[in-house]
Amino acid sequence: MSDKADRLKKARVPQQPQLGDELQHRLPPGQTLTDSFPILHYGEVPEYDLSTWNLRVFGEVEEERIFTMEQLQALPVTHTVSDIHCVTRWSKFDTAWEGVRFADLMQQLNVKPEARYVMLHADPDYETNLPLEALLTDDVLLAWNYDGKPLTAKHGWPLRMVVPQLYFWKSAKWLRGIEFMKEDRRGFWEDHGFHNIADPFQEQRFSSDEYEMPEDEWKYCEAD
Ligand SMILES: Nc1nc2c(c(=O)[nH]1)N[C@H]1C(S)=C(S)[C@@H](COP(=O)(O)O)O[C@H]1N2
Ligand SMILES: [Mo]
Repeated sequence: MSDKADRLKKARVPQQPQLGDELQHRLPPGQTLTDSFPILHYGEVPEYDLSTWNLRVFGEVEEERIFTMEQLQALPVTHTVSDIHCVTRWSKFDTAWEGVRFADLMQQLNVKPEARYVMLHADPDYETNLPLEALLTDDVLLAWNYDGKPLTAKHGWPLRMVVPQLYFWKSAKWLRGIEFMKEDRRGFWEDHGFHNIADPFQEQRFSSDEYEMPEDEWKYCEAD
């Protein structure tokens, strides 16, 4: 268990003022809405020269591929508006992104049928894992713009993932590699006390939540 997971577990759950019904049902349990855009990562903000930057696709693919930013931006461009949710309990609604859908990038690749999981590799030394299926929805982007402008360095310039339906640590900033895998393998936070799947509406925050206690557990214990 990491210090971060440990601290978060002990943190008091904030009292969120009641929102209108429509907004309330968009807010996952235990989250607080913010208008700001918190910056969270570990390590130093990397610096790049776009002329040498690239994205490497490897693992369970027929051939490895290297994409430049120019090549990525020549793929079909998608605009999305999504709600995002961080495990540290902030949520932000209606974030606007521009990029290429992961599903559209996949059209360019020869991914082997055995590939069922993906590891996203990012700077500096960051990894996060997802089931391939979770990356195929229409709102999952490799994004280069936020709110109509290029990503700022702190939010992941030049390229980040946006996987809005999972806690935001799955949305790797400074994305550099996509590894297709047969078997699942845990990424950085998944290996430091955080949940492997990370669905905010199911409050899948911590790895200890992966082992659910059956509702009728108490019926099987000794009683008198
Ligand atoms: N490369 C990299 N990406 C990362 C992280 C990181 O430490 N390194 N942190 C993750 C976490 S924990 C969160 S909450 C989001 C925060 O993104 P933001 O700073 O744009 O809000 O980035 C995710 N992506
Ligand atoms: Mo986070």
